[in-house]
Amino acid sequence: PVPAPAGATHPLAIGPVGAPEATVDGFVAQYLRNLNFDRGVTLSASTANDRFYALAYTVRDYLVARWLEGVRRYRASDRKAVCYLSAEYLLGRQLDNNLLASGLSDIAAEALAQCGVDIEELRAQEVEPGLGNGGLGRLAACFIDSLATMSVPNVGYGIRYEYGIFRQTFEDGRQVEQPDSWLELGSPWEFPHPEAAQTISFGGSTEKYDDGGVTRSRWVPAWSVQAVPYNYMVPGYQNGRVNTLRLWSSRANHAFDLSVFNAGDYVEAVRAQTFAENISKVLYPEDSTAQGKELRLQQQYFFVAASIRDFIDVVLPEDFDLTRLPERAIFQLNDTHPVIGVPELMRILVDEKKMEWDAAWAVTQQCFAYTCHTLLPEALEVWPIDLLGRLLPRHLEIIYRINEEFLLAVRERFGDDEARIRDMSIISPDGAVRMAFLATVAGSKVNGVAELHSQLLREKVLPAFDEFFPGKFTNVTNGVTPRRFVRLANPELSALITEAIGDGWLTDLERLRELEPFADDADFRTAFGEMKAANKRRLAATLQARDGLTIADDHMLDVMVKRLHEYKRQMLKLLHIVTAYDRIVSGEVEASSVPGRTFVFGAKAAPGYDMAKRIIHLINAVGSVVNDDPRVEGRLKVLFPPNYNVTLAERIIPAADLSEQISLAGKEASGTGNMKFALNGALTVGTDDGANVEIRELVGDDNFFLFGMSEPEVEALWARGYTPAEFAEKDAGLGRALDLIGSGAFSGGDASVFAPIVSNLMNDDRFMVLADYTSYIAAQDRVDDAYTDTAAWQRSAVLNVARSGFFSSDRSMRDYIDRIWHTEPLG
Ligand code: NBG
Repeated sequence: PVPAPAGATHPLAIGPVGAPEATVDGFVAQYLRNLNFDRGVTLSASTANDRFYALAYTVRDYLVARWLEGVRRYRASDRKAVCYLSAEYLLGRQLDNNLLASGLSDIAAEALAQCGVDIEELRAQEVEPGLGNGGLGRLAACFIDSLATMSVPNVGYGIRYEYGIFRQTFEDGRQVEQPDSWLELGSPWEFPHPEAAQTISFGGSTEKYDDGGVTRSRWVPAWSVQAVPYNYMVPGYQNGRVNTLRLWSSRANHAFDLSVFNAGDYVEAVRAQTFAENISKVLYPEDSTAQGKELRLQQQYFFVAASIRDFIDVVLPEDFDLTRLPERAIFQLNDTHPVIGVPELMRILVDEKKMEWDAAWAVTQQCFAYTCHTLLPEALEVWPIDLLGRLLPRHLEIIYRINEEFLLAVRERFGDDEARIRDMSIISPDGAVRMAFLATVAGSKVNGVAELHSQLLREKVLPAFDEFFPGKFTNVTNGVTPRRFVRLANPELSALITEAIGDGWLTDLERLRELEPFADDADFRTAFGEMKAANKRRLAATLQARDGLTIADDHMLDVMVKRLHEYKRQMLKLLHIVTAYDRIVSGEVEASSVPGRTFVFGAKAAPGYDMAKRIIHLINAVGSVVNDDPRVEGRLKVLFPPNYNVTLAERIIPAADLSEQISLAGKEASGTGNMKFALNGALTVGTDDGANVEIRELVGDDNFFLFGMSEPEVEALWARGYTPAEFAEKDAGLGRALDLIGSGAFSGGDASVFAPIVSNLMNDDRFMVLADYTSYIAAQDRVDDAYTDTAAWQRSAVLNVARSGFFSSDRSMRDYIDRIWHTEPLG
């Protein structure tokens, strides 16, 4: 417990000062006070940004007392905390979430109305912190929401990137990236603590020295930067709990600048500052690919070293006995990005705290656990030893020793099986550190993110490790927070649910099961249909205002939103659209007999991923041709609003009828969008991949459109030899769709623009788009049929909602607690 400053006698000086009164009058008073005292303006002279800030500050004011009280109580307890280490948090906007969590939504709405302030305008003012690429970062944000809601002590640790995921625009249908300067107007949610900066060192060399007769190693770094913590409140849902998200920002270490970088050159010294600040400057925009760039390793070490130090030096009591660290902390490694934390903790324990190696290793092994989020080999990070040795020489030595002892143990078990040793070595034969191996050796547990993924991880990616470490591998299927993705994104559905089954489901999502009987209730289904229609109108208004796009009222909304990656197969979706178009223009079907469908895409491509960017261009190109062709009579529409992000997802998902989850089986680790759609009553057309498998098992085959090869079938086809062109020959529809694309029909007659896509599909097709085409088209024909029977479709949609309660991130957190963390809520 932190004592009050000496001489403080006032009773309020010790604990947190209470929150303002939770009434409309109390809110109005606090709001106006914040406008005056924090923004320095009167209401009449305020800008929208002033009014937004004052609102955010007011919400904050209600949460702060609980936050401080929680921190105080946690410190007084001896509970274990979950230290979630993640390079990404894709938070989305905070205002409505924090209003909901604090139970202030209605009070705030009324208070602002009384002040004559338009709350909608203020909502629009908030720029979402896009500090993540996609599923992995959004998952981290869902997890910390659930932990707070479940009163589990947690600190989320990460990086406060000055520029988050780029802002996407289209020029002539091509993606153009703009920097995401989300901090331009500041962020009202952060609490900076420059005075609590940590020094984080890099480079230099190691040396041996005599420590009273014992020879020890130590690191003599060459340069360092400051890591400044920014705290964010993570409020639980109406439970009075507020956890902390602590993001680090880099800053120059001035003392160092002047001595090392600067030989009397003031300008150079200032330049050094820019160098230091580069570390947290920008989020790497690669999703599911590892870059191997030095700055990226700097980022990783920067935030992990600051976080571990923070927990040991700041959160734990002074002089805490670190042999007992596993009783107080579990460092969860969100993918391989924070794995450098393993040698860092060893370095602290052995070099700084002078613990014996074996004792330190025992502590370290209990303190870490590793979540793998991929099956793609290109996403498994490796660091060349020369780079790692240059940046973190002591860490490299420690990794060598960990590897040596590990391989010794492997030899003891399996004899001198050199092939096995090579396969299991943390250092690869070509001289790189395999971070997933290091995490697996060090972690108390290793988990995949869906049943199928965890199984493939054990059987295909790390089989030797599974054999060597029985019981280490486990599964925790991903989940999503129902607060943001049902309650906030879909208030109409939430009201319907509460009316039907009462409240309580928002923190106990399995209770959605009680909705099942309502699937057979015609009135409920009608209300459900009205909810979807209302959400479509809301989306239509958003897209109209945002991008000038229009949605026809009577169309089925068929949605594919996720990062653009070949394995996710946006190309397969496009081939379906081109086929539907071709069927009309070739006269095979009457336009008037085609059920109306609007295809909605949302996708960013990594800026250096050429094929993905070409596919984006093709989606836009197909859209402009199909949308404007009078022969189509408006039955098919393709919409691709740029800059898909959390804010837009919250609008699109509740309006969707059909959810496209069409990755090649064995490639999508889990998916989490798939869960959000099912929970909002969209039916899935999907492969047996990732968490789709579990969704289908739960919602039932009748309420899910399955297609495509299973993972074993994919493997068998590879083994036989895959010749994609054969599939194009066998299916005339496929042949025609590819010809249309290849002929320049979507590029003003210039065949060269999309020829690389077609030739890639015909000759290589790593993700077997052509092999699954026939089955996919058949599934889409079943979708068209099913959609004509409104009652049956809505019944299925309601059953999707009722049976998807499993996919709450609260359940994921319970699984992590039971299988990996063994933590307990703080009463
Ligand atoms: C992604 C997977 C998704 C999964 C999320 C969250 C990476 C490396 N992995 O399938 O591709 O849903 O992680 O687990 O971004």
